[in-house]
This record gives sequence, structure tokens and C-alpha cells, in this order.
Amino acid sequence: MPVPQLTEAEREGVLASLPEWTLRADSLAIEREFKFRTFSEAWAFMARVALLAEKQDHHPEWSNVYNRVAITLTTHDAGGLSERDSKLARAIDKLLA
Ligand code: HBI
Repeated sequence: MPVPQLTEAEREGVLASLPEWTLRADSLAIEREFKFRTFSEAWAFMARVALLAEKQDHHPEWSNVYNRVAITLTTHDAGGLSERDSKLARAIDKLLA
């Protein structure tokens, strides 16, 4: 299903509202690294993010090394950043609040 890519102005607004996330060099994704005390805490976080992703039908590109989780959000259907990425990023940040 086609999804509109964010304009440059919309991207700037998204980044301003998500100060913990950074724009990937190609401007097509946002990224954030998370560090936990243990692998178990990292894994529990990933399980919660997975449920969010399923609920939103929007899935992260991510990696986990022991207590660290790196998440990249981009919208394949848009060929770049869309409002789906900012929505999921906000929901992920709320898990840590
Ligand atoms: N997740 N990141 C990302 N990007 C997508 O375009 C996407 C997705 N999850 C599911 C999804 N698209 C569905 O809309 C399509 O697989 C049908």
C-alpha cells in the first residue's frame, strides 16, 4: 500500500519531537541506540517493541548485542520516512518513560 514519504520540513518536525533519535545519513530512516543493565532487560524491551510493531503493522530494523539494542525505523512502502516511523518511535520511547 503506497504511503507518503515525509517532506524535508515534516522530517525536521519529527526530529525535533524525537530528540533521542537521529536521522540516518541518507535521510531515509531514524535511529536510536538503547543500553540496558542486562541482556534479559534488553530482551524484555525487544519483546515489548515487537508487540508494538505487530499492533501498528510497522516493523523495526534492529540488532541486539548483549545489553544493547539498536533500532532503525524506515517505511519500505514509502521508500523512506513516513508518519508510521514517528508513531512507532514515540510508542517505543513511551516504553522507557
Ligand atoms: N514495516 N518498516 C516497515 N515498513 C513497511 O513498509 C511495512 C512494515 N510492516 C508491515 C507493512 N509494511 C505492511 O503494510 C506490508 O507488509 C503490507
